[in-house]
Amino acid sequence: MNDMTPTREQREAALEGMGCKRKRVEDIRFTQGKGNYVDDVKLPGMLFGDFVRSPYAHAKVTKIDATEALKLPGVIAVLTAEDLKGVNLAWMPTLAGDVQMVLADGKVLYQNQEVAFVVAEDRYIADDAIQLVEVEYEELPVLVDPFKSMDADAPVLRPDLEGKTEGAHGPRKHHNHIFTWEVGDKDETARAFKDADVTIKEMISYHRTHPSPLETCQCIASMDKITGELTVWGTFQAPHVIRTVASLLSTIPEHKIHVIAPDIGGGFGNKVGAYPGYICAIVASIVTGVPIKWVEDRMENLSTTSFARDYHMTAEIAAKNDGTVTGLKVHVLADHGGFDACADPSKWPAGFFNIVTGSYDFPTAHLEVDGVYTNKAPGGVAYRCSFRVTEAAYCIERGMDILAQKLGMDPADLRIKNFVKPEQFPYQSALGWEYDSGDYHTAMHKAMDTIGYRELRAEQKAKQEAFRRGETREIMGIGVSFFTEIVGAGPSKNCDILGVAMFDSAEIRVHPTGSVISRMGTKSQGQGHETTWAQIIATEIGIPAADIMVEEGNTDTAPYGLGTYGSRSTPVAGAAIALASRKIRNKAQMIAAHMLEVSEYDLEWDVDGFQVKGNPQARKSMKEIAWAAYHAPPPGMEPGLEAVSYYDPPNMTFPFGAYFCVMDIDVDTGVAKTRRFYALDDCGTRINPMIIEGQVHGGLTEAFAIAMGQEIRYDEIGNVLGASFMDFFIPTAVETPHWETDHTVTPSPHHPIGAKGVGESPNVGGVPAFSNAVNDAFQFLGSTHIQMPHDAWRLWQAAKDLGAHG
Ligand code: MCN
Ligand code: CUM
Repeated sequence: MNDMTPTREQREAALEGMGCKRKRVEDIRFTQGKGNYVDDVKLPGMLFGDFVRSPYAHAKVTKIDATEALKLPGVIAVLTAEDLKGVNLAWMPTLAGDVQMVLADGKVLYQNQEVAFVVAEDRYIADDAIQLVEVEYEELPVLVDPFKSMDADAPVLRPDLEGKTEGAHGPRKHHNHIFTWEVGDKDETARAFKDADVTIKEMISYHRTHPSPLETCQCIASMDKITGELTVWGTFQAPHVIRTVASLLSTIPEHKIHVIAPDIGGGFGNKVGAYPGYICAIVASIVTGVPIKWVEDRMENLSTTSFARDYHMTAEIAAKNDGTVTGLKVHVLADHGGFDACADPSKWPAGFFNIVTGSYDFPTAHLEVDGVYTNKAPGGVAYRCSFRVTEAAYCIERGMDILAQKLGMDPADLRIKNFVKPEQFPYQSALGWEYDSGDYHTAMHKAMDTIGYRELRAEQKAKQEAFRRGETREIMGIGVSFFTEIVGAGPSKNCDILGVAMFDSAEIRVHPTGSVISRMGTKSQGQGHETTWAQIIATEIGIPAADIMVEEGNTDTAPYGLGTYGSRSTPVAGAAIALASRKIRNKAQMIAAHMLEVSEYDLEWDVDGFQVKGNPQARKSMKEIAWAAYHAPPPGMEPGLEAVSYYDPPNMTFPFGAYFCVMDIDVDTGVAKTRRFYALDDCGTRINPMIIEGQVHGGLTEAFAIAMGQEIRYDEIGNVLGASFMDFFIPTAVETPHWETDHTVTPSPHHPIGAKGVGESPNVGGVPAFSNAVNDAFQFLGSTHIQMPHDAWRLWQAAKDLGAHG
């Protein structure tokens, strides 16, 4: 070796593979305003569509008259449900097995529901024309409170379902009832409660909120009447699924539909579902023969496309006097709005809420979820939710704190006492999951030591005494949250969307010069896939990440995949990427053996090529092998170097984490200050530590927003309050606390590279940490549970109610 030969370490560093804090390659264009978003796509002759929306939450639509609107110069067409009936699209199926109006068909079910679609030469004309469409409404009684949904005299929201006693998920008990989902052992759980030393019961609400991504939902549909081909550009988290649904609904063959999701400015689950805007743009393009663009504004986004949460969870825990938990009972009232448009895997009407036993070894549990209709916007599965895991984690983490309070135990100690132990993995949970791996004790102790938990408790005690003596008006809370996530939907044995199994895919092509193009069935909305997917490939096949291009979102070129949500990309597509890479490496090994004139079994892999065992000087780099694959492949071998993998995961992955929040609250103003927030995440093997940190920072900021103020509220007649950033809390750098991040690494035993998802963990664990901090602060004044969101007004009110204002 001469001095110029790079060392093994240098060759490894040159790859920027797994574990490297590689800078995000996509940010070069994002930070310069050079991204290519839907609204950047401008096609010749393109028209613009916009909606006439209902001012009422519940009303009959007795008349729609577009005469005046059509007189406005530049207005091309006004579509109503009657027009859509001609193409059988006045209603569309939802992913949850319900049907949803595309445009108001005789009535409206929530404020701002789509009533008519105006097509005009530009957006401003379309907007003006909306004011000219005359719609007559006859108001109906409004149902806002989900707890009143199933009252005998509750208004009938869905006359279209009249007489329908069976829904998509079993029998319906009432005209506003959607489904009951039951899991676990009811009798055994009842027995545990009968035998318990201590029990707690609390109704824990997780309020309605909204992900509000920077870029709203939008699309362009372009029908070419000559070729019969439809191209749709859109903000789609799952472009392939959108193509399949578009084909099934329009009867245009799937190969003649081209779905392109260009750069996306944040999705957070808001961009999984199919919305009336997409259908109307497609129909309008078919009708007019020119491209139609539809772009939501902020108010439309906040008030109509996929909300999040609205789960009202009554949790009961049974325990022994020493704190050992013996049973868990949860009932959920799930407010789905006017249509059940939850984007869950088909067999899971409440997502993976049955992870609600959390990180604790409950011998038995029983869960029942009732979904109901109300006069609110549909949606429900969005906002870093992991399919309702965030609701489940909030429920159990509040529950454990309430139990600790009743037992007079420290909430961290109570958790540790009940953790699933390392030797219990793979762990079978009482509600049906097999947790793949975990080491909760190590994570918890590391977290407690790092923040100095016992010292903080001592400080809190001193402050409480000082408060009682009247020396301070500040109270201190320590929020403990230990969550178990479940991500990676999913195994075809239990996960599908409209019958399509939830696998994912990767296609990797190595060019003669050793550069690579790779495509996946996933679609980044800001998660950095272009950076991280290349890192997996780099490590697996020894080609620098800088020489690997990652492309997603074009259904013509990318292999079929189910898309990006539920933090599934790493667990599912990440595995496909590793396996496709390994196919390439296997072929490369045969080529190298031929080149070096040895048996392939005499070769070993070393960073970026194959070397002869015991003779590392005899080696071929991947770059040399790539050239040979096209130039002189071994006799009988196909030339070329590429591979495809479709991966059906054997199980979900179960990331976990220990989060701590230290908060000081001024009881006279209700202002809460987060003094410290520490988040330890374990997502198994870490592909890019810097991207993980970014994901955690973003998710924690959203968790902070949700717990401390964000809410989509409705008044008693169904007016949506919080449909603009005047009323809907979006934290800026000013309000956002400083985040401390940490990690442990417990690889997934069934994932090819041991990686688990992380994108939603910070929201799953963050919200309970904030809410537990607030509740922990008020506990010594006699409170058990204060509902979210914990904005200053409500905290002031809580302090007042607890007598803290003297
Ligand atoms: N990663 C890693 N090592 C791991 C796990 C993940 O380096 N062990 C990296 C991945 O390579 C990827 C990122 O972290 O670049 C997120 O990966 P993963 O956890 O698999 O999640 P997904 O890519 O499937 O992203 C979905 C998830 C969801 S469901 C929501 S909601 C959310 C989130 O990601 N929406 C986001 N994070 C978001 N971040 C941004 N910027 N924008 C959104 O819309
Ligand atoms: Cu539930 S929000 Mo993400 O799964 O896109």
